Amino acid sequence: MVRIYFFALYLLMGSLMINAQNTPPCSDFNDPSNPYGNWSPAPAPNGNVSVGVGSANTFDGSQFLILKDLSGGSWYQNWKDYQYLGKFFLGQCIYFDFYLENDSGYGMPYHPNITLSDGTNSATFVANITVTPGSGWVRVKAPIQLSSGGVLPSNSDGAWTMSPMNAAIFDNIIMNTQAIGISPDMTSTQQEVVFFDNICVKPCEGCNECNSNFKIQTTTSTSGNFTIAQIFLESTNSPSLYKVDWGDGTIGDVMTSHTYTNPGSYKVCVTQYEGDKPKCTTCVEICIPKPFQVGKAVNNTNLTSPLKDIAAIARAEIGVQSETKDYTLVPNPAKNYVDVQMNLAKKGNISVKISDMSGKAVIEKSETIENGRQSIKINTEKLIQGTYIVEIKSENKVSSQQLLISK
Ligand SMILES: [Ca+2]
Repeated sequence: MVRIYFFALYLLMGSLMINAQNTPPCSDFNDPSNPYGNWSPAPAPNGNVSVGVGSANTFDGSQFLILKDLSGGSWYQNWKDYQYLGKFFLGQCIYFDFYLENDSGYGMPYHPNITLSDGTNSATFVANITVTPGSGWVRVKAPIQLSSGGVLPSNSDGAWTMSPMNAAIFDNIIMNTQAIGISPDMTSTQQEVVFFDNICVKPCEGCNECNSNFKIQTTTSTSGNFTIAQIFLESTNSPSLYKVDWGDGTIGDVMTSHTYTNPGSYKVCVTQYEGDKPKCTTCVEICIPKPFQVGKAVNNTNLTSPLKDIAAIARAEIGVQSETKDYTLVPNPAKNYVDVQMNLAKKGNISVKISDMSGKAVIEKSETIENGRQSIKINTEKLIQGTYIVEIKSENKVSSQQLLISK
């Protein structure tokens, strides 16, 4: 192991070639004859890795890079494709897919990371998300940004780090990037195996996407005299960008619940705004039930109301049917992890979102899943004890289930 000053050694090699950089660099390791492209082990003594390819990355079903640790510094690098990232791609992101196969007894959740160098110094982007052996592929995006006010850039996926911290040197690494490095090193033993794929510069998706998809939960009072509706946004954009039209003449913000006192059918629309201008709108029709009429039951057998002790919950989903039988959460209650088990008729992309009871998304994960019996393992060790809503979205279906976290 030992992640030491391998980049400094490379300074002597003097890599001054500037690539044309007409297209953003992207290493997908798919080429059948030369999957490694311009990647190679670092010079001795820091290039002690063995490499191979495997398949398939569950994000895109493609071939990926396998990195295995050997004794000594274990870096795999590319000194050609990722030069001068800040000069050409400032404001974009560098993405990578990561999978932990063997942690060589590391025994702790591991933060995937990727390192850039200006030939002398290096900075490492450390993902917030953690993986454990076999826990699945994760996709991470690191911002290609300069430091600001002496603080290194970060985003929702993680943060840039360096030691010692020096904002000016960091900015030089971004502007005058010479190399990118990845490593399987975690422990002083040599059993680590990691997979990398799709190390690509692309626009940072997220904030500018318009997404007005939502779910609405309606809770009818025990008496049936009123129904409270609450919006759960699908997007992680700020709720302040949205307004909801409740379909009864009321327009409000999406964080405030709404009370219906009259039964009937209402068209509820959520709109995302940019300033004063609406950008996108999603609507759903909901049905507010008639009040339970006390004492008007025709016979004794009807005296038991479905709306008894606890308020009944009616759910309307956005243009799709809930298919709760398609997915099982195991275990539930869960502690440190939950497996979303499914049996898919065909391969497809599955997104899982776990939200707390305020509707705030606390975990989101997306994977391309093969058909048949499959599962997505989700690390829940950061969740506090309580009740959560797990929303599982496939190509054209949305399903929600309640998850209890018990610590
Ligand atoms: Ca690939």
